[in-house]
Parts: sequence; C-alpha cells; structure tokens
Amino acid sequence: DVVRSRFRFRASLVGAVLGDCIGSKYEGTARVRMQNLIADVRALHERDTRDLRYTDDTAMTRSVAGSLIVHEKFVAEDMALRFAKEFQKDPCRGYSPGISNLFEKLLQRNLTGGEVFRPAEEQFQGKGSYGNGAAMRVAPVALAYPDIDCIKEVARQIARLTHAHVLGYNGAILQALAVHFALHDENVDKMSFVNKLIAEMEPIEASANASFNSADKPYCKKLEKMKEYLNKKNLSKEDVVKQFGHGVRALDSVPTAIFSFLHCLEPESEILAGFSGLARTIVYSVWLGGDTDTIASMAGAIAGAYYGVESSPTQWMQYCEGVKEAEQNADGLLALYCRRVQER
Ligand code: F2R
Ligand code: MG
Ligand code: MG
Ligand code: MG
Repeated sequence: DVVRSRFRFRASLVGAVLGDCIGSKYEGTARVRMQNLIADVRALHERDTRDLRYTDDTAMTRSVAGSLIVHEKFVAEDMALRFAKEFQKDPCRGYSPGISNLFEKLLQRNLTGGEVFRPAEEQFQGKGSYGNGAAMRVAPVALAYPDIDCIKEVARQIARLTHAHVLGYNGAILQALAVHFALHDENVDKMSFVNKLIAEMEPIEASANASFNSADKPYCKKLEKMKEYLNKKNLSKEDVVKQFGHGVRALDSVPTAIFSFLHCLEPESEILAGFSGLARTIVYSVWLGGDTDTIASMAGAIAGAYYGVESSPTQWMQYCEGVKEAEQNADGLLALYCRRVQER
C-alpha cells in the first residue's frame, strides 16, 4: 500500500511540473491549436535533455514542499523567506510583477512573527491578491496532511503569505481539497467528487461572507455549474472557457483545472485516446489557453494524485526540468504523512 501511495504522491508533484513546463510556452495565448500542442509533445523526445524549463509555479511548489519537510509543520517566516530567496536566486521564472514587488519587501524588511503576512495585505491598494499564485503551489499541503481540517487551515495560512484576498486563499483551499480527494479515491465518480468539494467549500465561503458582508459563494457557484457541464455532450472549449475562465484570477482557473481533470477521466476525443490519464488532462488543459502553465500544473497535480505513476508519461518526464526534485519532495512528504497517520 505504501508503494502504491508513493506512486500517487510522486505523480502528483510530477504532474504539476509537467503541466507547468508544457503549458508555459502558451501562457497568455487565448487560442491554442490542438495540432500544435500534439506536435509539441510528440517532439519532446527530439529535444536536448531536460531543456523544458519550469516557471514560478514549480519554483514556489518546491519551496512549500521543502519548508514543510524540514520543519515537519508550517512555519510562516521560513516559508515566506524561502519564496523570497528562491525568487532572488532565480527571478526570471515568469513571476508576476505584483508578487516580485512583495518579495522585495519581504527581503528588505526582515519581518518576524505575524509581520510576515503584512506585505501580502498591502498588495493591490490593501485589497490583497486574488491571483492564482497561492493555488498553483499548494499541492504539497494535501500530501503532507492526512487530516482534511489541517489541509484547509495550512493551505489558507500558506496562501495568506502572498494572497490576502478571500478569493486568492479560498482558491488555494479548493485546489488543496481537490488534490486530497483525488489522492484518496480509487474510482472517481464525477458528481460525488464535485459534491464533496461543495460540502467543504460551503461553510468556508459562508464564513467568508460573514466578514465581507456578501451573500456570494463564487466557488460553490462554479462547482454547481460544473455538475451540469460534466454531463454535457460535445462541449466546445469556448463554452468551457466562458463558464469557468482561463485567466490569472484564482476564481478563473482553479475550477477550470478541476473541470479538466474530471472531464478527462474518459478520453474525450480520438486525438487524446492514445494518451494516459495524466497526459490527456495536461494536453486538454493547455488547449483551453490563457494561463496555461498554471491551469495545467494544477490539473496535473490533481490527475497525478489520482492516476499514480503508471499514468505518468515517462517520455515527457525526461525532458522537463525539475522532475527528479519533485519525486524527492514527494517521498519526503509521504514520510511526513505516514508519521502523522501513526500519531493519530
Ligand atoms: N505572471 C505570470 N505570467 C505573465 C507574466 C510573465 C512574466 N512577466 C515574464 O516576463 O515571463 N505568470 C505567473 O503569475 C500567475 C500567478 O500570479 P500571482 O502569483 O497570483 O501574482 P499576483 O500579482 O498576486 O496576481 C496576478 C495578477 O492578478 C491580478 N490581480 C490579483 N489581485 C488583484 C486585485 N486585488 N486587484 C486587481 N488585480 C488583481 C493582477 O493583474 C495581477 O498581476 C501565474 O499565471 C504564474 O504562472
Ligand atoms: Mg521547464
Ligand atoms: Mg508560471
Ligand atoms: Mg501562469
């Protein structure tokens, strides 16, 4: 059982890296042609070894995993500093201008204790960020904790180091929950999967409403819509993008990643029929266009957690930078996870 778990833990972080590396070429492209995308992945084996670079999505995921493994728990100052130092060491990974600014502040101010959350609260004229940068790096949290309440709490805390807007950190919680449910499901039923996410997000969005004086539950609303769309035949990508989005806002990309995973449980077209579950999820989500590296990375983390390594495209793995490290981090997180299970 531990062996099978190891495969799923590894495939989750590897899936995140593959989605990032393969998606990054098209980031910001509204219309991605399936023909080009298929040609890209078929040509992977002609490339020089490991030359497909990862971006900020993977850089930050590695920091989350590294900090959790070393401290065996969430330590805010350490994690914030890891993000900032990783950025300083290698700033040309496609970070957004907003987050680059935040890292400069973290490095300059030498913040301690609760102060590390302050720069994030100052972002966007004090509104905080609702970008998908917290969701894109959250997969290690679902691999570190067996307990769902811990996952929600730690996902929120890590998110708030950079994303103080409710849509930013709730998006991270939703993505962490999706990885968690995928990891522990032997045979995903689309409707029950979405219903489990709604059941967890309902109270989270309701309590957010209490403090923001709003009746809206935007993530639950999209999840409800998802149930309808998962049952539709001949769904066009324009329809999917219109309903779920493909942008840099967490609300326009986390639901899209979850939809991609569920939609690709069965190969939807002949083109994708030759691919493994993880591979077709990544190809499909990049094809949706927009914030392709991030949506494919999040969809890849969910799909990898479900399918395990049997489904990982070994060809792709050889040509994407950061796969080995992802596997090592997954092993470290599994050890942590097993210790927590024993302590229960
Ligand atoms: N940034 C990119 N890609 C485009 C730029 C590439 C780069 N400059 C290059 O030269 O290669 N990709 C990466 O960023 C996304 C994650 O962003 P994150 O970490 O959430 O950043 P930020 O700045 O917090 O938010 C992103 C954008 O969202 C809008 N936004 C967020 N909160 C807002 C608010 N309260 N009010 C108004 N706008 C808000 C802004 O436009 C932010 O720039 C991933 O795609 C990752 O791959
Ligand atoms: Mg790469
Ligand atoms: Mg990126
Ligand atoms: Mg992106």
